[in-house]
Amino acid sequence: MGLFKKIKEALSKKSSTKQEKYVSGLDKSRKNFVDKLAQLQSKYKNSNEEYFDELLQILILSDVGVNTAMHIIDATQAEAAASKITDIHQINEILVDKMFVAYTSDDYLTSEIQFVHDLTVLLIVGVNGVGKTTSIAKLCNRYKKQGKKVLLAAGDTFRAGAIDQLKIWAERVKVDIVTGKENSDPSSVIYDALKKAKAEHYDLLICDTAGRVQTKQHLMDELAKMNRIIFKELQRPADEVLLVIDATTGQNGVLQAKAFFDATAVSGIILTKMDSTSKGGIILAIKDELKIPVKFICFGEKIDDIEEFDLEQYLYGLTKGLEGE
Ligand SMILES: Nc1nc2c(ncn2[C@@H]2O[C@H](COP(=O)(O)OP(=O)(O)O)[C@@H](O)[C@H]2O)c(=O)[nH]1
Ligand SMILES: [Mg+2]
Repeated sequence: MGLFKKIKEALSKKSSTKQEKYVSGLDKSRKNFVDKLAQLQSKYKNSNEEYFDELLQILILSDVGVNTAMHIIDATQAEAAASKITDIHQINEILVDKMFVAYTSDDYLTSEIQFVHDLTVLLIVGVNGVGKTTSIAKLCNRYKKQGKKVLLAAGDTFRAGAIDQLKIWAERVKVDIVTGKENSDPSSVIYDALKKAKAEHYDLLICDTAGRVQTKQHLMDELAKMNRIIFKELQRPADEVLLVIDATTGQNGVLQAKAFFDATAVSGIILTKMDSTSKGGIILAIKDELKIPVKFICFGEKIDDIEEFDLEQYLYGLTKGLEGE
């Protein structure tokens, strides 16, 4: 039995809030993807070259990314040929298997933050408006619920209102926050927060940053300074540098990410606004083009709308109902 069948069988039997979130959060993407596959199914009885070309287009239009899409289609076509399969339903299954393999090929699957030190430090980066501050609030809430002592650093000192926005979240979630004055040096806020976190034995420090990218040099300088301060205080780099990408920006988001990679060592992606896009394939493009795992996925603006990335739930949410079930 293929992976896809196994996933479907395992997941369709049990339901959980996590699964419900994936299924409803991927509504738009699924409708787009499954509808297009269904159209293709009614157009072709058996597979042929043209069919695979159209299948490739569907993946590309779902933001899977051209290279990844070609890779997945080649693998699907090769397996179908080797097993002498031309039935479209069966090919759909092979396709989802290959999507799974494309993501898992050279990486580990765990997304959860590891708490191996007394204090774990997360640096959250990304351009303006992608959802950094909202994601930070969601993470705070998540780890506070798990019993962690959480501190926030309001490192976005540039955008008017950014500090207040984080303060409001901190009050709502009931976590402590270190702020500086507007336009003060973000690194000094991070420094104060590190001192406090160490002295008062916090488990987790989450640092917000500004999303200014007027010049790449500026971004690099600012992140380098923060990294230096963190290194000096912890004797190691930040435990995670999480880059926030807005799923609705598609391939642009992938390009933006590359600018950040030149500036700092990014360890994972938080993919936001999955609920607002119909192109859910972006996850596969990120993995393939950026070689960095998606650690968290956000399905809305509310505090609970975050889940650790789970490939099986994602593919299930994206393809549920395929084959008219
Ligand atoms: N639909 C949706 N909106 C989101 C999500 N995450 C953030 N937003 C919205 O995106 C906007 C920008 O978010 P913000 O956290 O301020 O972005 P920042 O500039 O990167 O800090 C806000 O209106 C958020 O409510 C999400 O997962 N889904
Ligand atoms: Mg912000």
